[in-house]
Formats: sequence, structure tokens, C-alpha cells
Amino acid sequence: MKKSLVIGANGQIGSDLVLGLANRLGQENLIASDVREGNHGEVHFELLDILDADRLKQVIEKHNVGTVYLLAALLSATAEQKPMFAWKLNMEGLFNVLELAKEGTIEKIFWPSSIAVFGPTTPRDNTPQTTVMEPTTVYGISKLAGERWCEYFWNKFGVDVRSIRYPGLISYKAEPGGGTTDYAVDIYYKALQQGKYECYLEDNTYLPMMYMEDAIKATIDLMHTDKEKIKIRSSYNLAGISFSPVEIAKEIQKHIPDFTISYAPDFRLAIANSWPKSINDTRAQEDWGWKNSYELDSMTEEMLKGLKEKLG
Ligand code: NAD
Ligand code: AKB
Repeated sequence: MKKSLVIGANGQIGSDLVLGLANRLGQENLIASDVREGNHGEVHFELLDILDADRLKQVIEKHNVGTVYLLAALLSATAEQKPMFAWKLNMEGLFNVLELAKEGTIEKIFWPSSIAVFGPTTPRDNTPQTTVMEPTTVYGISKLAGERWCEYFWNKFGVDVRSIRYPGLISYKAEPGGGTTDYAVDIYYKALQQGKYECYLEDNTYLPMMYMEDAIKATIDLMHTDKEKIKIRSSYNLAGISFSPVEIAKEIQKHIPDFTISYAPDFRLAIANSWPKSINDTRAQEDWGWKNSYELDSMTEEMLKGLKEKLG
């Protein structure tokens, strides 16, 4: 059996995806890698910079890797601070992996896109799979370009690349890495640690979000769906829960009644306001049977329970 390689394994998604894939495939069939040293228990770890194409090929050949999950990227808020580097990392990293699939060194790729591919001219409610896409962030532009390249490599060279437009992901194992939706993770930490939270968005800023367990299930399901069923080779819309800061705060108050939230919007508000409020994921439901499990209440229970254990 060929192995799977997770690139960017130490990040918010990678930390959970490595565990999910180890359960599904067996830890001996998985390699975790990152540009930073990491510890993934019994799963073998390799130090790997995705921008180093030679080293990437070496790791893939050394471990007989057939499938790559490429998670290394700069997210929306960080990318606005380092636009040229974000473009380089997000695009060249993808090309390095696509080229290896084109030459037959690997067989299958997962590459995540984002709701950031949409922009202010996109319909914001129940955003369709196919619609106007004029992103105004560096991150969104890189993700939209990446989607186009994925579809191109599938059409031209038959590269089996699969993708999801993740909403903002909420989890407690690893902290988020510099996105606009990170508030919906930070708020749980601050609720437990300080009993209060200052939010960089406005009270009624709605964004599409999802609990990590749902996102990992979607990713693994998509990657194990028969090839013929994957009809979209750019990236699938995926919906979970849509809520605003005031709504998540009210949910937390059910568990921590004295919790308070205040607002001090910064540059991330403009990013959030350029993104959808809710997503239509009919195509993912039809093509590969996607359905989310977590709602705001069940996610809040899991987040508070998981974080209490983590923070001691
Ligand atoms: P993250 O920032 O938490 O993790 C990224 C990881 O990549 C980090 O561990 C980092 O050390 C590593 N990395 C950075 N540069 C690297 C390099 N040159 N070579 C190898 N590794 C490198 O990000 P995440 O939240 O886990 O996101 C993973 C992917 O999912 C990204 O493509 C992101 O755009 C996408 N995504 C994430 C979300 C979300 O809410 N987390 C939503 C939509 C899309
Ligand atoms: C971000 O906020 O940048 C990410 C994303 C939605 O892509 N969480």
C-alpha cells in the first residue's frame, strides 16, 4: 500500500487530519511533515519545506508516497501582512505537488481552498457553487488561482486533485494560524481563561464556520470517494454552521453565564465583510454524500470540554 503524506502537519488542520488519517489508514501508512519540527506520536515525521521541490520528491520516493495532503499556506490575515511571500508559498507549493502528480510520482492530491475565493460582488447568502468570484484579499486571489490550476491539471493531464472550499474551522488541538475566522476559536480560550473576549469583528458579522471533526470527515470522505463521482475539480463548496460573534457569545454564556464580549474591529472586519455569510453545498451533498453533524450548541459543548482538558 502506498503511503499518504501530510504537508503542513503541525498546523490547525494538520494536527487533526494526521489523527483522522492514522485511524483510517493505520499510522504506519502515514507520514507527517512540516517546515517546523513536530511530534505526531507514532506517525513518522519529516522536516520538509514545500518550496524545496527536490527535497519534496526525495521524501515522496523514500517513503513510497501515493497521496499528498498539501496544507502549507499563509492564511488571510497573515497574507495581507506578507503579500508577496503569501503568493509565493501558496502558489509554488501547489505547483511543486501538481508537477509531481503530472509526471506520475504521486497518484492523488488533496489541496484545500477556502470561502476566501469569493468577494464583495458574490451573493453573500447561500452562496452557490458557481457564481461571481472577485476576491479582494491576497489569500483569496491565491486560492482562486489555485482552484483554476487544479482544474487545469485535471483537464489537461488527468491529475487526480480534489479540493474543498473550507469555511472557518473551529478546533482545540492546535491554535489557528492567522486567519480572519480565528476569533471563533480564540473566544473559547478567553472565555475559559479570562471570562471576557474583545472581538476584532462586529457583533453581527456572519461567517460560514465548521467544527474540525466535520471538516476532517469531509476531507477523508472526499479522498476516498470513487474517482468518477468527483464532478468538480476546482473545489467543492462545503457548509457547516453560520453564526455571528454575538450568537457564539450567547451560546458560551449558557455554560459560563458571566462571560462578556466587547468589540474593537480592525482590518479583519473588511476581509470578513467581503466573504459569504452562508454557503450552498448541494453539489458536495449530491456527488459524495456530504452532511455536517455539528451545530453551534454541540460544537460549543465539545470545544469547552476539550479546552478545559487541554488547559487543565
Ligand atoms: P496553519 O497556518 O495552522 O498551518 C499551516 C502549517 O503549514 C503550519 O504548521 C506551518 O508551519 C506549515 N508551513 C508553513 N510554511 C511551510 C512550508 N514552506 N513548508 C511546509 N510547511 C509549511 O493553517 P491551517 O489552518 O491548518 O490551514 C491549512 C490549509 O487549509 C491552508 O491551505 C489554508 O488556506 C486552508 N484553509 C484553512 C481554513 C481554516 O479555517 N483553518 C479554512 C479554509 C482553508
Ligand atoms: C481564514 O480566515 O483565513 C481561514 C479561511 C476561511 O480560509 N480560516
